[in-house]
Amino acid sequence: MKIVLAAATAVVLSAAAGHHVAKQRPERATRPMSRVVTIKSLQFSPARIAANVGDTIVWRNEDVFSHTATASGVFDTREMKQNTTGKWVVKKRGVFNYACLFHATMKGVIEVK
Ligand SMILES: [Cu+2]
Repeated sequence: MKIVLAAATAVVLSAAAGHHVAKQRPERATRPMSRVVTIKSLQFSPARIAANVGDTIVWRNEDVFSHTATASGVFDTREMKQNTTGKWVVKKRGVFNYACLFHATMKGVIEVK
């Protein structure tokens, strides 16, 4: 006779903490991470991303021609040829609109909280 024990799934909710979840998280609570934006067919994907101070935005150009990711006065990856990357380490909060210097229709936004 086969006895199958169903594993009880213990879902531990922080009910005890109730509604006292801190609204203001310390800035350092989030570990810096890399966020990849793929460039393909003349588009940044995702075109809009959220990030935190300390994160690194990495653009990877998968097109056969060159692009940049440029927010004047904030960051500029300079020319990224095919299969190369560009980076920006986020240093401040804000909403940063950027574009490709070679293709004016290519636009993206980084929202830093
Ligand atoms: Cu471009």
